Amino acid sequence: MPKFILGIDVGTTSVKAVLLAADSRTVAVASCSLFGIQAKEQDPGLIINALNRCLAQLPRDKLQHVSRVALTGQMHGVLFWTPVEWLLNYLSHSNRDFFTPRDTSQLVTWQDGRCSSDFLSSLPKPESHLGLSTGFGCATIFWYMKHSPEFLENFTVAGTIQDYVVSMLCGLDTCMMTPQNAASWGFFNTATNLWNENILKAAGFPVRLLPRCVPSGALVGQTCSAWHGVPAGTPVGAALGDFQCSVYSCMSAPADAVLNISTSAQLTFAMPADFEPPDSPQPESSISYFPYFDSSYLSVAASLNGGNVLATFVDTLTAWMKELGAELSDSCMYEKLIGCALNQETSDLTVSPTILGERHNPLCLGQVSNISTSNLSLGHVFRALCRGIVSNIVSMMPVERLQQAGVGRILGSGSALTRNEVLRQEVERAFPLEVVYGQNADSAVGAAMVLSDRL
Ligand SMILES: *[C@@H]1O[C@H](CO)[C@@H](O)[C@H](O)[C@H]1NC(C)=O
Ligand SMILES: *[C@@H]1O[C@H](CO)[C@@H](O)[C@H](O)[C@H]1NC(C)=O
Ligand SMILES: *[C@@H]1O[C@H](CO)[C@@H](O)[C@H](O)[C@H]1NC(C)=O
Ligand SMILES: CC(=O)N[C@H]1CO[C@H](CO)[C@@H](O)[C@@H]1O
Repeated sequence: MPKFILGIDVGTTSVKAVLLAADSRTVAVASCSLFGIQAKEQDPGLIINALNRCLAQLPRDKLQHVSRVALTGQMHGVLFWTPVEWLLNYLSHSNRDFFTPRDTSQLVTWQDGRCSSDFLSSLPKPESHLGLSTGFGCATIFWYMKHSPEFLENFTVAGTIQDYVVSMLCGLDTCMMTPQNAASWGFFNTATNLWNENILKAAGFPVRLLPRCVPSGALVGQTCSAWHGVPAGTPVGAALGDFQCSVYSCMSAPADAVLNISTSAQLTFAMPADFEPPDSPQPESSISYFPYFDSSYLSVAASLNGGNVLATFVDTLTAWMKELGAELSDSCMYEKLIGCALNQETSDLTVSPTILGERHNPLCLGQVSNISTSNLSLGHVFRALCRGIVSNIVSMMPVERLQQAGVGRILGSGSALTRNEVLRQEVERAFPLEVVYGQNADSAVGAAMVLSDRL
């Protein structure tokens, strides 16, 4: 019987598990929605329950031949727990396939909005190239420290939800965190792979809660008992960041860039091995550098405006039509808009689609310009909107930057892109590079591939 790698992605809206064969083929996939779960604070019990339901859907005969378990998940968030009580509870549980965590806090996710910009600017300056936002683990811990210090006293360990799953599977009494997740918490220096412990200590931060750092791609333990058929003693990798795993799943050559357009849009490529990021945060830059593997970095332009802009356009048209007494379903509307815009090959109408602003420039909102009497058809408007989405991401990551870094190919991914031929045409026009589609980015697959490549 061949061996498999189990890849698990603990996402914000769903949990996904895949079984990857030795030749990197995905042989089984299961996904469980976290429907209805609140976005800002999530109950880890519901997440672990979804994880267990997901594993129960995978073929048990294949799970019995799993040789490695790889975890990834939503970055930035923080969960607190107390290993002693929790471990006793877990280890004494009669059927760990259906274990439900107690003695943990809620998971405060990346979408949590408790830290105002005033609060964030009252915190010390991190010694890192990455800044701090609300929803980042260290910002949330600072918030508890100021608003509810007795809450923190109840816990001795903190980590992301995917780190918690690793501790649970391996029965660890600490949290082991990779630089990928640590960087997403803030106050972590990726050049030294150390927390800004002195800065944090001086500000009264409970540094005892900081996880121990281990390299991305490392194994940190072994399953402490059989779990849904996965044998006891199976090595488990330290949890990785979902963004890095998503990139890893489709970037097959160092000269590839990944353009992912789903709800939002990202353009990413790997920097040359000798690249070092700046020493301080650059809030006005449209490009961020995320730690990847073996001290390399990803260069990322992350736009808030992607498929959600097209969805807003469709919703607006639907609302207008309703006011006018007509109705059309969303899918029918998309199909017709794409049809109109395919017949309108170019347009001199200009749409700047940043209706949500951008992180580096939050107040620069959308605009429509160069309107004339003859370029107002739906075909013109939809064509111009699609071109605007692509131009915006290109303005954040200019083509010359890709070329300087030796990027030779763009891998197109994401549902908004693969389902919309007009958007694909605009991507192919905007980049003087080969554009290929097919390998869709998938974090659970990426996590499994990381461990498979290190066997
Ligand atoms: C801390 O734990 C105790 C005992 O479990 C509990 O009664 C109390 O409410 C907790 N405090 C906070 C602030 O969560
Ligand atoms: C693609 O977009 C999805 C959804 O926004 C995100 O989870 C994933 O990390 C992105 N992947 C890449 C490679 O940009
Ligand atoms: C505006 O439209 C005119 C007429 O079609 C065209 O010549 C011009 O290049 C357009 N300007 C911009 C900024 O797109
Ligand atoms: C592409 C296209 O049809 N552009 C038209 C937009 O409007 C101007 C001004 O009326 C026309 O000259 C263009 O032909």
